[in-house]
Amino acid sequence: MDSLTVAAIATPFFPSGIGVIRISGPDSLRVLLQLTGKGKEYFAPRVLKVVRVYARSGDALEKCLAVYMPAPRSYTGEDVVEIHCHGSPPLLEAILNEVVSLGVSLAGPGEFTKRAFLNGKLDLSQAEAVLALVNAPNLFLAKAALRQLEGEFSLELQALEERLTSLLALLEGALDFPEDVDLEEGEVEFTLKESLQEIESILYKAESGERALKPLKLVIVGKPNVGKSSLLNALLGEERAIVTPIPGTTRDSVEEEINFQGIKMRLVDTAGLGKARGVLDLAGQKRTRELLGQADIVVFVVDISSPPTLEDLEVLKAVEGKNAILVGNKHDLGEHRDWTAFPRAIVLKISALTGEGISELMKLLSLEGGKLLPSREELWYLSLRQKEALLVSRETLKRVLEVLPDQPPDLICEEVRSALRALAQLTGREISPRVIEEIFSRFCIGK
Ligand SMILES: Nc1nc2c(ncn2[C@@H]2O[C@H](COP(=O)(O)OP(=O)(O)OP(=O)(O)O)[C@@H](O)[C@H]2O)c(=O)[nH]1
Ligand SMILES: [Mg+2]
Repeated sequence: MDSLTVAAIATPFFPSGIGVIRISGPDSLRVLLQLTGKGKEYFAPRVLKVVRVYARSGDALEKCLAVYMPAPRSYTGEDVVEIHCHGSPPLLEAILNEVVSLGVSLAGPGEFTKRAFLNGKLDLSQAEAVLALVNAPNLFLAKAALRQLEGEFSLELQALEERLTSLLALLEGALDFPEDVDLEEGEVEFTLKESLQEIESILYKAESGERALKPLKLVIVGKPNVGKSSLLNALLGEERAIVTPIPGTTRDSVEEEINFQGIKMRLVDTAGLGKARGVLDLAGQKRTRELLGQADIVVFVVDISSPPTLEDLEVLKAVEGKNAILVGNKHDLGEHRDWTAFPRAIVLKISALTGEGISELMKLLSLEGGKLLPSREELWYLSLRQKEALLVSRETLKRVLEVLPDQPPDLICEEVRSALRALAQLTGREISPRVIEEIFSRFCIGK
């Protein structure tokens, strides 16, 4: 345990509802008593109490709430005090100055979480989950980070480590006492393969987490002049793309990001597909086909007020095998009966001009988008460092599996040991102080 007592403002430093000052270390209670003029018995552990905070001059600074959490049942595992004040930056600063004048040091970035790690309250993967949770850009990843913080990811790692550790013990035993320990045929290979699968599964979940960071790509296609650019503008609620009655207006793709009910999407308006009217058209259409290849969702737009044409059939062919929604635009101009015979059914009738059906389309798109995001159970939100450690252990196991039959046991032992060392980087059981400093320096002060 660190003998130094540290303090920091744990909340953002601007006018807000409340502001919290956190103090951790052996002097926490003494400082709280000196600040409030109360006796020890006033602060029952982990009970929020009303207090007045006094400057050393005797001036009352604040009437607020304070809580004392004695070691080891606190976030850091040390004696912790939290003072919940009004969220006034000058006031918070004045109280922090008082705390410092009572012999407390200022906490560095992530110092509270670092102490929690050093005191064994969290392993390193949990400590990093704190940072991931605070920085999570959406609810999907925040929930993943919370499950990591609660130790679900650590459990997966532990199972993996235990499997490899017993394999190592077995191999070492066979090395030391070849006549006593019988290595069963295929047992080593089986365990190595199983471990490799587990690592692959963790990496797959980490990649799902990365996918959840990226917006889904939603590509709007159709023959020229059906109203693709008008639809993009209607979905964005702004005049982003140029709209004219001239077919072939959009030559290059136009992209914009939007949030559909919590799901980030990148909307892409494209050049119309169909009869090319020159080199520019050709180039535009080539680009559209490329974009179709990257699409997560396709919105296939037709002009429902006039009959289907060969060009519409050509677009249909281009979106084959894609997750495409067929929408009939220009419904304000009527509905041509031939669309009932089109090989694909129109899902929604809309008008980019009047706004008819646009909110229904948005609902449908967020529903489709939701289906594409990985489910809660299939997601980890890992840092680059964590992923790299997993990749190192994967490569090590792959390497040893490739050459297994003709490998002397002592070499296999060495490889399994290095796979375990890579895994220990994740839990922090084997990690250099420099790496620890580097990890916590990415935290904010007060965390
Ligand atoms: N009446 C009516 N006109 C529309 C509607 N949507 C678009 N238009 C008109 O149709 C014409 C073409 O619209 P755009 O949005 O430029 O069509 P586009 O599909 O992007 O066309 P290209 O970029 O040339 O492929 C413009 O004159 C629009 O005002 C609609 O829902 N109803
Ligand atoms: Mg256009």
